[in-house]
Amino acid sequence: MADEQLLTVASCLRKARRVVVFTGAGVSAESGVPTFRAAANALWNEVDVRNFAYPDGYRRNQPNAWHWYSSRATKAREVEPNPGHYAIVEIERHAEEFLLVTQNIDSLHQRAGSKNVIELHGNLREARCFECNVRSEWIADPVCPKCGGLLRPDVVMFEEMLPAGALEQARDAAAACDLLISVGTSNLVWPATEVPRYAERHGADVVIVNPDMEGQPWGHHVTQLVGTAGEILPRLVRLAWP
Ligand code: BJW
Repeated sequence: MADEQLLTVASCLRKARRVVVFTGAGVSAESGVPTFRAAANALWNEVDVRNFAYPDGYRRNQPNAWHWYSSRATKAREVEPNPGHYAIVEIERHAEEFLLVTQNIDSLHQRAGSKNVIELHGNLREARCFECNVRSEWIADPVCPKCGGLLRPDVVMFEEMLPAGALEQARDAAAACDLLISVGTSNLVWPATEVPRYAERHGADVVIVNPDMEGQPWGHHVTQLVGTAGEILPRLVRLAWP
């Protein structure tokens, strides 16, 4: 990727008062967490999404679905944040106002040191009861210790609503920001995909960081930095604040 393009974005980043970073699974790929779509090891190539990430399918597919999420929770704890996650922490440190809006459920941003984070799709830190909603640790069987109901991951499955207030807060920040950097997401899943749209509609600069721009629902009016998060973001930070 041309250094000149990176320099232009770095200058924009340095000058921006309000910055939003919007992330997806690709930012954790270099930590060894699989993405959902496209890649050979993508999760939806390995399992039928209907039997795992839809509430009805999850209920029907027990205890397989519980064990699948449980092993993903274990994996998320075992891997480490990568230079892409740490570069986002640096952006937060320098920006006057900053919000990280993530679709990721692996907590790697927080483990890297990100502070102001909205998790649009929940997290894998704990399980939650379908029936009584009480949170619990990941345990051997998906039985709620409180009421005996079915346990599930505390994530947003398809056809479920996002956590109360999370989308609104993300949209407000996007509408008010000077610069939104979208990193490692196919930008396909609604309503999360509204977040960069809000920024664009309200006149912010929008920058996409992704090694594969094919299929991105954007025209050429947004800046595309082609490359991985772990490669591009640290370079961007070094150029913005040498
Ligand atoms: C790198 C990289 C590197 C690789 N560096 N980059 C038709 C049209 C429009 C909408 C809909 C529709 N049909 C249904 C809907 C609604 C639906 C939806 O959007 N579906 C789409 C698939 C079209 N949305 C919902 O259902 C939402 N709820 C809702 O709508 O409620 C209202 C309702 C009620 C009743 C009935 C109907 C509607 C909820 C969506 C929740 C999504 N949850 C998931 C699963 C979480 C649990 C789990 O993990 O199992 O969240 S889906 C999955 O996708 C996960 C992710 O957060 C989300 C986004 O994926 P992401 O992060 O973009 O990953 P990938 O794999 O897609 O992309 C990775 C990218 O990284 C790629 O671009 C790579 O190139 C790149 N990359 N390496 C940088 N090193």
